[in-house]
Amino acid sequence: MNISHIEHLGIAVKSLDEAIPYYEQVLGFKCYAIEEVADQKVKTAFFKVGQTKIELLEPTSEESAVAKFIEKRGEGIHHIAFATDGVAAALAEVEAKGVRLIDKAPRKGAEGLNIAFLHPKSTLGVLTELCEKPE
Ligand code: CMX
Repeated sequence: MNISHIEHLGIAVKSLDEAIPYYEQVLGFKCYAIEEVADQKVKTAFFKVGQTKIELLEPTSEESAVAKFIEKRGEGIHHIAFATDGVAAALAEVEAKGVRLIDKAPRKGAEGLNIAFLHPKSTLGVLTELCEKPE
């Protein structure tokens, strides 16, 4: 598998309206996109930090994975996303190495990327996302 860089860090927040001013006014980043990902039940806000992005995640429903995360662990770093040159091949490779997959096949995520998650119970406690730009 060829991972080129950290595509983004996902950070769970209760409220984008409350979190965005910290990133803009304290850290000096600019929010360049807000997007709802309906099937994941989250609203996202994106900032660029060099080649990497920060993705804030606000749950839009109590059933959202992010709502469960905040309830159990509080706000904070939720996942790390690595850019690869082929998510489907990367999934097959890590599964063959014994990693438990959350997504058996790539699906569409925020910003139109093809994405898939690996289960944190088999990645040393770090929810891990693999992603690629669609062709
Ligand atoms: N990072 C690390 N560990 C996590 C975690 C996270 N983000 N979320 C849950 N866990 C842990 C739980 O604490 C729990 O551990 P313990 O059993 O030791 O307490 C374990 O994983 C299982 O958790 P659970 O509560 O039983 O299961 P959930 O129903 O909460 O599901 C997970 C957990 C990771 C499978 C689910 O959140 C998931 O499928 N995530 C992938 C999709 C996603 O996160 N979407 C939101 C972002 C979308 C986007 O970026 O656009």
